[in-house]
Amino acid sequence: MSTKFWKNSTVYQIYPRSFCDSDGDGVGDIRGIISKLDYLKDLGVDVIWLSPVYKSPNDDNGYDISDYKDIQPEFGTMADFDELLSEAKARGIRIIMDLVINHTSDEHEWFVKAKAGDEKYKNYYIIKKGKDGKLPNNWGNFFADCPWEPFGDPKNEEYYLHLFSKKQPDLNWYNPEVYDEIVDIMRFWLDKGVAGFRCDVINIIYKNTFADGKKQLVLTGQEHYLSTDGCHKILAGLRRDCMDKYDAFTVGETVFVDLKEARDLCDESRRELDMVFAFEHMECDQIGVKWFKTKFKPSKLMKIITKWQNGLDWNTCYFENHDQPRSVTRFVEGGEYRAVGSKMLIGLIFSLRGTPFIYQGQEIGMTNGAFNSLDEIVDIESHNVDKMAKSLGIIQPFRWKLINKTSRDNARTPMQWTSEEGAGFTSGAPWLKINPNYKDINVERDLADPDGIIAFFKKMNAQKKSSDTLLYGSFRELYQGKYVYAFEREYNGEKLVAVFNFSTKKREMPIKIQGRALISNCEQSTDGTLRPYEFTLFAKEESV
Ligand code: TEU
Repeated sequence: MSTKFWKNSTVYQIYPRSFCDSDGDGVGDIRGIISKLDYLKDLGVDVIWLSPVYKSPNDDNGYDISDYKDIQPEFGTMADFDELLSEAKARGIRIIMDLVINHTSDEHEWFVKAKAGDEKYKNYYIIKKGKDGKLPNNWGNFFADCPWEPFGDPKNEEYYLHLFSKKQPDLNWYNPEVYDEIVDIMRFWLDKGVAGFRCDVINIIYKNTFADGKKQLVLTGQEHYLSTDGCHKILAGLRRDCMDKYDAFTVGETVFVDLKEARDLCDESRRELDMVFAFEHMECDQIGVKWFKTKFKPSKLMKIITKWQNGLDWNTCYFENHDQPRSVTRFVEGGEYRAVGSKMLIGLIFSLRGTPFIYQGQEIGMTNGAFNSLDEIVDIESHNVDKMAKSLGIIQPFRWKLINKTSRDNARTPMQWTSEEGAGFTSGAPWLKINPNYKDINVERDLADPDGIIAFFKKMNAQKKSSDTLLYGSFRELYQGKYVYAFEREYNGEKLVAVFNFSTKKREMPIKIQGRALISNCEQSTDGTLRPYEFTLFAKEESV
């Protein structure tokens, strides 16, 4: 059995801006989080992943950091943070931080000094000469923008690279001083007692070359920076020089990662990362790029899940984060199935082999935001996509249709705590529109319901924690149909079978299981069928 604490931990992601506002300014804050620690303890959360709380001009909601060792004033102070850490610890909850080291904010003092002409700091960033009046290369940008921005005096024809917003200049990982600075920052937080890091876009930090890339629909140039040897070397270094000295873990956000790269990145003998977030399953309902969604086909999702369960020894099991539309809106049809469908998705996350990551609000089945127009959207990515689509001649109603479905703000609407005005999130004007369905969908109401999503979440979480088979057992797919999915987990001869119906109709039970139902999101039918969105976990005695 594993002794690594992160293998039997349930991780809960907090997006601080939208979690709980203690002072009425419409923005969530650290004291708000402290006030909800008992709630998280009661859910059975072991680790909180805190999205960035560092000082930031907020061009990308904190993923543009201007001081890695200070707290964003609208979130509170370092004293508040220290209190959060100790209050969490008192409840047996660890905290991991978001480590954003592909880029800083352009308001970080390093970049400010670089712009003022300081050569030392110029070498912290990727600054290249244009070629014959043209940009340094043909690369694309993650936020549908141009990745090169003029740097300094225009007559020098210099540009800096920013794979995200122009207020997020990429760091130059060729420079060992950058490495030392980052180690210093990591130690600062680890010495305070944080339990590790979620490493933002970590597989793109080291660019092999700045040559032109092969033309692609988006992100031309990616072959030059995805999981490069240089990146592997840096990660092994950070592990050796820093992480290994602490009881802490890393989970890498690894964009476009495939199985082979994921295996390498978290291969125990290579000692780089502990886990990665892969995205293939999050792309199951898109065509080419994430902004074009197609109808969700459950079988596609199942196929990808099976592939990753079989192919990678230890997965992160998640359906949501602050960049993805809400899972119940994506994967469950029809409002009347929201609760049962949310429970099924939670059942799936906890039945798989790997560490479960739950995003705030998922435990009450929060849905996509209810935005009426782009004016109500804050996310920089959505605004850039609109500009790009406009320049391609795509008409406004169509642009809005795409953005409304895919915007990251769908996941960022304020947490719905109560049915009071402000949803118990704020007493002021919220920074982003609260979904009006808060009157029905909120923590207070769900908690009061013995059959609520939270009650199911807690049961399922406890089931996982108490079962070595669910925690550490092997995975074997038993059935994969158009709508029905079944797999087995086995450990020391104990077998558990999880069955799922991803549809609004009754479906035939695909396999005969002799055994008893340990947990389910509904009452089993007696006619050998699965109910709509049923999830049942059986303890198997014998199967035919
Ligand atoms: O995300 C990286 C990233 O590539 C996503 O924005 C991406 O477009 C999407 O999730 C893939 O479908 C990370 C952070 O999670 C995100 O919030 C930041 O905006 C970004 O890095 C830059 O730091």
